Amino acid sequence: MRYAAYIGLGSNLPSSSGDSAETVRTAMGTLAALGSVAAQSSLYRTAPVGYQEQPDFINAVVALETEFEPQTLLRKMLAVERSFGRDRRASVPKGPRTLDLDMLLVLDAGNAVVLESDALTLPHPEMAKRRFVLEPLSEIAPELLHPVLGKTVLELLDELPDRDEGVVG
Ligand code: PH2
Ligand code: MG
Ligand code: MG
Repeated sequence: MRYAAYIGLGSNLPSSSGDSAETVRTAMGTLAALGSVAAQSSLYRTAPVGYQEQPDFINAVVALETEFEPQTLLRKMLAVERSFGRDRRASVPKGPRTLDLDMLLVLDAGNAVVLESDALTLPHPEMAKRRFVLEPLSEIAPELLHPVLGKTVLELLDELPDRDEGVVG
């Protein structure tokens, strides 16, 4: 397949699939229908970053091999979010959500895509600052190179301050 898309998953509200961990596990299966899942991280329980007055998150990352170009994949990811009960109009920005799917980084035939449009920026502009992204990503792609920062996922993770996080499965 032409593309390899690294996708971050996050949940801190239950959905029709169950609690946040079950929601993330089920969502990984739903993403598999958009291509083929080449790797998936463990699930991590993480303290909320940004807006603090909300439940802990379950975070994970998958590597999806797909023929869909990034803009098309994004539309399909938003549809998956909605199918898990996500309602963007009703929710606080950066607040609690049943399912958040973020496109982190995409390889096109092995080369990292760099783009900035209204709908999509690649790599994800905040991925390098977020332990809840880099930790699961480092589990499946430690040597993946950030094309703008010129550092690997492991190097970016090493530069972050420590924060509490535990593997839950
Ligand atoms: N997502 C946010 C805001 N804060 N904190 C954690 N721990 N995990 C997330 O996925 C997360 C967050 C907005 O997308
Ligand atoms: Mg997010
Ligand atoms: Mg998002």
